[in-house]
Formats: sequence, structure tokens, C-alpha cells
Amino acid sequence: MFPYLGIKNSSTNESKVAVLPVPYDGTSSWLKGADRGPEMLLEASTHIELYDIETSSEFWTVGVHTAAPVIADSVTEMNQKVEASVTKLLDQGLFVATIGGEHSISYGAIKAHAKKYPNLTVLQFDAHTDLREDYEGDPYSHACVMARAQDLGVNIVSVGIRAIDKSELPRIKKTRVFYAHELKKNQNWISELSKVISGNVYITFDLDAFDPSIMPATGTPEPGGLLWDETLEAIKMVTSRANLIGLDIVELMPQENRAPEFLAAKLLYKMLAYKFYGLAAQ
Ligand SMILES: [Mn+2]
Repeated sequence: MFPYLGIKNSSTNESKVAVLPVPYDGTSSWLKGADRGPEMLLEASTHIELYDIETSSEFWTVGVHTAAPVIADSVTEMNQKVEASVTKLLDQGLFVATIGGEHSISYGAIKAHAKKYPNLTVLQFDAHTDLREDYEGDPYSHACVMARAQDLGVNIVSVGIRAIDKSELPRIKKTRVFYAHELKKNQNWISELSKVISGNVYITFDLDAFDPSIMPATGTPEPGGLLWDETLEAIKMVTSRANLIGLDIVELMPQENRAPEFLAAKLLYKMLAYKFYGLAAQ
């Protein structure tokens, strides 16, 4: 049986949160293995302390339903199935966290959320902008996922970027990019990020946004990335200033070192704790 998040798999009608695993790795360009990401993240999630110190909460008490994994043989089938599954869960009033799998799985999830929430801002944490028109002839490759999101008409804000292709530059002009090398020199970057974050926000979190020192388990580890505490501060800013309406965590490529899986699972716990319990009274 596929594992579920935390200690209890609640039914949809007693849940506020749905976790949708998408173990898909069809278009990765270098290292393979992101198809094992969802299973390993969920398995690791059972070993994390359930109590969150910052919010004085146990995230799972909102009710968390882990749905059956989306299985697909092609990117077209995967996109259709993810969009349909996310739409169904949104129609049931659930907050949906989609777990990859490679970054291409985000397209169907973003599309489903964009249909429900007009004027959506997609906040992308990533080492790469993923704004290529196509990659090796495939417009739905992981390397193009944000170009396809841009085509849906959503606003895109990208954080942690440190690797792009020249062909992406025209599309980058239509987004707001916080480059990794600039963040390192700017202590006020989270307050600058807050100025472009408002209304309904969807977070797509490619784990390669993190520095490989804490997150080596991705298909394309890029040096010079985000660290844990600053990333949580940025997410706290989002949940306190805007309306986080959905999220995905992608590109976990499990290795022998189990720490990255634990980090990915804890990131999800933290996001849910911030979303549903806010910060503890000071
Ligand atoms: Mn990436």
C-alpha cells in the first residue's frame, strides 16, 4: 500500500487537506529517480515529531487525506489525470498539496487552481526558471513547466534562481525573479518579496531551490541555493500576508542519505502548520 502523510489517513469529508502523490519521472534531463519521491517523502513523514513548536499546533488535526497516487505512462496522460484529480479535490473543498515526481507534474495542479482562483500568483521556489518554450521538442517537459503556467495567464514570482538558458530571457521579462546570488547580498529580500505577493498564492516548490548542502537529492543539484531558515521565513511571510490556496513539492530524488526526504516531509508539515495554524501568539 502507498504510504500516507503523518499518522492518520482521514477520509475526504473529515479533512481540510488532501495530499496527491504523483510518482512521475518521464522527462528528467539528467539524474532519474524522482518517481520514488512521493513514496519516500510520505514514508519519512511518519518519523517527524507531529508537534510544531512555532505554531503550537499539530498540523494533522485539520484532517489530512492522502489520495491514491496518479499513475501515468505519458506526460499528456499525467497532465490530464493530475488536473482532473486536483479539480475533484478542490471541488470537495480541500486544500491540495501535490507531491512529485518531477516538476512537470505541477502544470496540471496549477491549471486546476488557476481555473478556481482568478488573478492567481504562482510563487516558484527553484534553481531554474523552467521557462523554455520546449525542451528536446517537448513543450510539457519539466524544463518548460513555468512557461506553460505563464501561458495560463498567472502571475509568476520566482525565488532562488541560479541557472537559466538564454532562450528563457524574453519570458523572464514577464516575471519577477529573485536571483539566488542577489538574495545572498540582500538581507531585506523577504520584505521585497512581500511587495509582490498578495491575494491568492500557489507555491510550487522545486526542492533544487535549496542548496545541495542540505538538499542533494534532486535531479539537478545547483550550488548556491537557499537554506532552511530563510526559506521558512519566506513561506511564513506568504501565509501571513496572502492567501495560500495550494502547493506542490517536486523533484525529490531519493538517495542513500535519508536526510533530504526528512527535510522534504518537514517542509510540507511546516507549510501546512503555517497555513492552518498561523504563528503562535507572541
Ligand atoms: Mn529546478
